Amino acid sequence: MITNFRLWPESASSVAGGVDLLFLILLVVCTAVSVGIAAFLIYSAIRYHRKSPNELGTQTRYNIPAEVTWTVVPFIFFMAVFVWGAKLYFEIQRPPDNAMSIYVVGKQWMWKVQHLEGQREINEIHIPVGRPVKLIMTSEDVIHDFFVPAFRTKQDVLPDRYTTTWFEATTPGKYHLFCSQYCGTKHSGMIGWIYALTPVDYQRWLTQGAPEGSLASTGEKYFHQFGCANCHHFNNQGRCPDLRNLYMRPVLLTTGKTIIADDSYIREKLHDPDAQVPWGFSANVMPNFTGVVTEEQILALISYIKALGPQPGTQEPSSSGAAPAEYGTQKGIGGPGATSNAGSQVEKR
Ligand SMILES: [Cu+2]
Repeated sequence: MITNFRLWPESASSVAGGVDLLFLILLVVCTAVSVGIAAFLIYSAIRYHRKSPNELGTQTRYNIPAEVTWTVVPFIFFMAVFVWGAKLYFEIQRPPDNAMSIYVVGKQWMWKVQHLEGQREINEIHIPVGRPVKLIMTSEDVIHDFFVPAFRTKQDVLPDRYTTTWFEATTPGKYHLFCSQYCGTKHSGMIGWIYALTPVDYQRWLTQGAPEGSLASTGEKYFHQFGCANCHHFNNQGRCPDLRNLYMRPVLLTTGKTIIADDSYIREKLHDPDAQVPWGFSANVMPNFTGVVTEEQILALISYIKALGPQPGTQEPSSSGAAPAEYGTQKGIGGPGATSNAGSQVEKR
């Protein structure tokens, strides 16, 4: 016997209503068209069937108004659905700037969660309602997929890269989390719960504390434990770049290209240190940490580097033809457009 049967899944996020409405309209229109075609087919078969064995049919060609109608009307309808769907897709794909970040690592067969405040959870995520939450996710092994039906949120979680998703829970409650990408024997057991709490309850949950301190302070521990601090000095004097003010800043590379020092770039440095070397520094200096640091430790290290500033969205905007200060030029070692004054504007090349 089926208990708790629901015709429609519960909806508890800010985008759920929009997704449901689009789905409903598609369902209604597709059903109406299917039924209409079937009914017309049956009607025509009865109405126009041959009445005597030697009856000859007449052929009518080119009913221009009918042909234009059945071409133009569906075209307009499908373009409208496309634009609407694309708008919704971008809304679901782009986390708002004020979203709080939570890190998620998928692994056969569990979800490991790390909060910036230091809390760690397995197969559970506590979040506040009414606040956008951005998940930065990676996998330790195979492809998983983070799926919360009540939030209408679904995002693949891939090894060797970060993917993100976001949601804003609207109703306090407990919502099912699934892995929706077949990932091995116990894939069906890779499930969990999202606890959407009122802001007060969430604060209470946070104050239960994290035994190891914040994620950034855990990252600082690893920074020393793995010997990063031996070369990355905080005085621009080390053999390796000073990591202060690196996060989300443009980095000038030895190739002359510029990239943004985001989570993926920092992660890549640990696995492939000689790729994309900053201007003024040489390759073959940094050891490869593949197999040495775990994905969770990398997230803690990134969190520490992030805490060294600046915060996302605080990079100086490019204005009146001047580019934002580039990270690779702050050592003052003569890169193109180099300046010894970190954080100042440099000439655009
Ligand atoms: Cu999985």
